Amino acid sequence: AAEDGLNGWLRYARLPGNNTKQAIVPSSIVALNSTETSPVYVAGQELQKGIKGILGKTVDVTSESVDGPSIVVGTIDAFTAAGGDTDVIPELEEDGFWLNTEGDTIEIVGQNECGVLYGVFEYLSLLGQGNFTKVTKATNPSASIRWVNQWDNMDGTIERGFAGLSIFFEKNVTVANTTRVSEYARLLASIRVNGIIVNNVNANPIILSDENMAGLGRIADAMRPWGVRVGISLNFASPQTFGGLSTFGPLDESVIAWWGDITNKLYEKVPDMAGYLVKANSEGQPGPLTYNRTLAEGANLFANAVKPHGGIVMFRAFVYDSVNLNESNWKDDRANAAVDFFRDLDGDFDDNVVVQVKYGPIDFQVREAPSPLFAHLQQTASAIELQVTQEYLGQQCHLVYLPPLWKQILNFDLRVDGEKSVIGTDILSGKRFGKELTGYAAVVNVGHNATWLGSHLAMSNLYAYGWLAWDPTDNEVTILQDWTRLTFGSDKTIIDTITKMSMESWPAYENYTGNLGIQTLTDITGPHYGPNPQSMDNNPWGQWTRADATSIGMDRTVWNGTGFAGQYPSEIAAQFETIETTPEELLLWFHHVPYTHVLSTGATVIQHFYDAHYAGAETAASFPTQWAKLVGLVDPQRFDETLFRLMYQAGHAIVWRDAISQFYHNISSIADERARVGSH
Ligand code: GCW
Repeated sequence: AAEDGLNGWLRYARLPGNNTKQAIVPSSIVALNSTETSPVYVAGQELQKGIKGILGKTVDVTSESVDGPSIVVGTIDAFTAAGGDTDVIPELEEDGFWLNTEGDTIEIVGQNECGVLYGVFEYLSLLGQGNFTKVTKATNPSASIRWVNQWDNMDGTIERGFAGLSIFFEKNVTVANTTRVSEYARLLASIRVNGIIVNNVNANPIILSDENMAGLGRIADAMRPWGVRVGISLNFASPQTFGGLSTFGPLDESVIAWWGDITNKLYEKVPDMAGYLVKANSEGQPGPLTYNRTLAEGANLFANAVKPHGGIVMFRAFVYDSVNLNESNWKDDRANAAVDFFRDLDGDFDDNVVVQVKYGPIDFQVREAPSPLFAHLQQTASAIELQVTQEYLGQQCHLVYLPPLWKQILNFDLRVDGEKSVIGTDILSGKRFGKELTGYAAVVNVGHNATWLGSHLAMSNLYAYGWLAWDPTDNEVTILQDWTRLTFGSDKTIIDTITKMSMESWPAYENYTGNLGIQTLTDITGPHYGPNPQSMDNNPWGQWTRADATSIGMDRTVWNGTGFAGQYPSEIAAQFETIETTPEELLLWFHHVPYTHVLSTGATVIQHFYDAHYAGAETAASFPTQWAKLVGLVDPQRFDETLFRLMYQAGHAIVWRDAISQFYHNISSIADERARVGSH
């Protein structure tokens, strides 16, 4: 069962039913033009392994065509050269693939080698789910950047990692044994992720030592066969703190030369390095503003260095002042920071810079309005930053299936210049502003834990991330059910139970942690875990609620508040400007109202707080009972480990419920109509 954890959804568990389906699959795999360590070679091996596991059938892998039916896997060029019929194949874009199971010979044809691998994983996913329907399909990615970020520190700890120590680093050096690194790459390839940043954005310059550069070469070698390109986070001050220069000013000739030299050395070790990720002038990190240079000048410094090598720079928009924000100023607002910093820089970034924007203007909260920065980056490439690691969202001790949260951002239409501008399909696809280089990054933070994320059920979030980055219109329930079949089997009780629990989980978590857009009321100065509503205010972090004895919420209107609503294109700005047209789930994100303000349900804000917290805790309390239906259907180890987590969640949801309800009861002195709160 430990194996089951490590393989995640790639278990290739034997289908029930006496191998009757073996005949459906040809007995040979022809892997065209595959050299060992190439993705096509790996694809052939994976196919062989999967068919053996799923159907108990042994198939050969060759590189020559065979007599009789086979599974042909190869790039479109190799397929054409081998005399394959390409007339029927629709146009494939980079990383796209064609899968045809209609005939006796099964065709898996990729636009490139990654595409081949993705096609093989798709075919295995169908077999693994016992789905033998004939398919003929071509599919292409919605965006070219489908990356994950790891916040791994060089000492082996992981910032906001909840699943053990780093698989990449220990004691300030890269690990010698890259077994888990390639296993991780395999999982990533199966969800079509094509890049990874391996070290924390709060970057330690020691990543640039000769020893670590050599180690990055080994990491890249381990991931390359799976089509996953490696990149690193940089510390802006490295030329000074690590290189011994007197400055790290981005326009200084010696600094430019230093980065050029470092970059060339890195590309010697990692010839296909994906690029750099940079967090600058944020939360104490150094950056160009120190030298009165713009963020664009800072980003372009690295863009110039990687450009000759074909690399890109992901430059984070998470820039804000965490020292001087002052809550006594009604107009101060951290949410304004990203647009304030980046708006006037549109057009100043080199074309291989991608601005990486967190989904909301604050910080991975349970509910946020979408970042308005996406509307302002019209000449600049952009990518969205999501979190699979559940920093504010229960840290994998709580089941929270995140795609419904992500989709509510991805599906949002920003109406730029009055035209359809849906974040996923129009903006991140590059279509709306004519961009080639756009996409997705998710902070994942897997660790040495045998389940990768510390919890079996949390893996559905990683799985779904890959699918949504490929196609943001994919249905979150379909994705979840595919994942469930592959991970736990196709029994109807399993599917129904995990679907119900997962789809209830984000609403429940929002109910017991922070309602109506007030954010996750957690301990924001510390671990971001557990309830601590009083920690939100009276500090410069800017995750304020402005709760007092009579009223609550951030007034972000233009007419009377921080003006944040005005950062959206006019149609959306107008919607958020008034209470009447603001969606209720974002009421307190945009408006400051009395606790007695009446919602559409007829309940007051305060009564809604009480009711929602009780409802959320009640849903969480039902999870262990729901899961218990799977006894005997899921192997004992995964059954028990999951039950343990869900029982813990049920208890912790009560802690949340009581802490939050009691806190607002105390400061508002308003009784709970149902007499549950404050009665002890
Ligand atoms: O909210 C903060 C997290 C930090 C993180 C930062 C960021 C890596 O608490 O741990 O630093 O966001 O995204 O840069």
